[in-house]
Parts: sequence; structure tokens; C-alpha cells
Amino acid sequence: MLIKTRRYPEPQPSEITDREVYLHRRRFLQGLAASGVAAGLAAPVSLRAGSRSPDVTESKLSSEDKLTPKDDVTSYCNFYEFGTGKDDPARNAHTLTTKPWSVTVDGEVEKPGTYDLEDILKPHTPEERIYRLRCVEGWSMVIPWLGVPLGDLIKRFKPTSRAKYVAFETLYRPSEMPGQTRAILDWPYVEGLRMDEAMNPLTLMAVGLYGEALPNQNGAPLRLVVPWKYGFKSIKSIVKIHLTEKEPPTSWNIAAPNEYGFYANVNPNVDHPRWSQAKERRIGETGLLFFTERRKTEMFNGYGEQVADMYRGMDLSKYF
Ligand SMILES: Nc1nc2c(c(=O)[nH]1)N[C@H]1C(S)=C(S)[C@@H](COP(=O)(O)O)O[C@H]1N2
Ligand SMILES: [Mo]
Repeated sequence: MLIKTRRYPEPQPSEITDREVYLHRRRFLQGLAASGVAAGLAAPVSLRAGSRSPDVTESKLSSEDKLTPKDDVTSYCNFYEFGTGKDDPARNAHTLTTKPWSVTVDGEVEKPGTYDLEDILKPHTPEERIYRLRCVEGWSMVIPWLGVPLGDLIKRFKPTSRAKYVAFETLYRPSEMPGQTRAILDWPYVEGLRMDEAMNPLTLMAVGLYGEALPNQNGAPLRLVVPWKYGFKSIKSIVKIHLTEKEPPTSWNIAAPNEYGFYANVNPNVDHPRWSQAKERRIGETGLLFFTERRKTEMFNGYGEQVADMYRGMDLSKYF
């Protein structure tokens, strides 16, 4: 994982995504409806009637930072199933078919099963959350996600008292994910959270961004977003949610256990063995990523108030 010097075209004034402008013109529920993603979601009546934009209240959990332009969010990606270059996923991920899509929920739950994506989302109304995403490589973005709190979703399957962790799995389909024919990682990509992390109100099961269904390169049709952890925890294109008693294996920990731990909490005081984690570059701030001024990385990516309690008494340099 290296930061490449990357030339960005100068943004045209018309392309600059002003937070206020976006927040006023968003039509995210309509966007989702048009894309079909909302077909199974409990949509407000006004949306069903196809009339006007429903009033969107901004989540208290949202970041106040300036949004990263949508073009950057959808063109500068990490999704090794489609190549290891940042622009590979945007170029290659069109091969992924996301319809039909089913998700298996099993392990320590009273109601295991395999569900169509629509059925798994049906009882929920997606909300918009503006979150920072901080990649372990030293760059960050601010993205308006659409999603359902993971905890709300999990509760419906009635976790047993033995459920201590949640394991997630990405689709394994080498015919559509060319990266999976190469031994870059141990496929399929797997990730996990401790149960309290999974149930934390910040943890989102995302179905969209910028008011639209997730583009394939960002993890369509369903991905995790865990804003206080390094980006690699936010596993994409999920087909399995498995509740378990034991800490599950995670892809980057399997690949390089001394570099990537299970917890992966954003922490400016604990360096990656090969580089500092004290600062970050915000993607899209200037035309040239390499020259973008670096900002200080915040403990827990700025979400300490909501999450620090979960790690009280833990040595975060040991549980990195
Ligand atoms: N299945 C899968 N999920 C993944 C990855 C991946 O390679 N495969 N990359 C991770 C990493 S390292 C980051 S930083 C984020 C990037 O999300 P984005 O491309 O939507 O910004 O996705 C994460 N989820
Ligand atoms: Mo990342």
C-alpha cells in the first residue's frame, strides 16, 4: 500500500461539491427509488407517491467537514478484487452483477437464513450519515453515506448470548472479480467486528452514497462503514454475516499480521510499522494529492466521544 503521486485534473467550479449545495439539492430517496435499491426499503409515503423531496434531517452523528467531491469518492478506490491501483475499481468493477443479491445471516442467531437483499433491507429506512473515511495508507475522504445502522439489522436475527463477534464476507466470484484469480489476498475478503462495535450506533450498513445506490467500485450493493477504524475494516459487497463466539480472521491480518490488527482503530499515536499514522491527506482538496497539505489525524478518526468507552483499559498499541 503506497501513496502514488497522482495528477488530478483541476476541478471546474461547477464540479466543486459545496456541502450546502449538496445538502440542499439532495434527492437521495428519489435517487435510490430510481435505481431500484429502495424497492424493498420502507420509504416515506411522499416518496411512494412520487411527489416531492421528503424532508431530510441531518444525522447528529454526521461530520461537519467539507465533503469530498463525488468524482473523487467514486474514482479513487481500494477494492483489490478489481485491481490494486486506485483507479482500477472504477474502470473494472462494471463486470460485477449485483442483481439478484442474497445475504446469508448465520451462526449465533436464532433466525438464520439466506435473504434477498430487498428482504433484508425491507423493514429499514436508510438514513444519510456524513462520515470521514481514513485509509491506513494515509489519505482520507468525507462521504455522505446512505445506510442502515448495522445494529438495527442484526437485532432482527436475534443474536444468542454466545454471539461475541460478527464476521463478514465479500462475494467470491472470480469470473466477475478478476483480482480473485490472483493471489493478492486470501479470497474472499473477510472482516470482523466485536459485538459491541457492530451494535454501536455509528456502524452503518451502507447501500448508497451521494444520494444514489452504491457504485460497484464502492462496494455495491451492500458494504460496511466503520468510521472510527481504518478503511480496510469497511468490507465491500457483503454476502455473509456470521455471528460467532470467537474473534474471526480478517483479510489484512492474515496477509500481514504485524502490520494490520483486528481492531484497526484510527490512532495517530500508534504507527504502522512502515510509516507514521499521525497525519493524513484529504483526497480532492487540491489537484495534486502529493502536495495536499497534511492534516493531523484524530484519535478514533474524530469519533472518540462515541466509541472510546469500548476500549477503556485496553492497550491500544497491543490491540492495534
Ligand atoms: N472486499 C473488499 N473490501 C474492501 C477493500 C477491498 O480491497 N476488498 N478495501 C478496503 C480499503 S483498504 C478501503 S480504504 C475501503 C475503501 O473504500 P472506498 O473505495 O469506497 O473509498 O474499502 C475497504 N473494503
Ligand atoms: Mo484502506
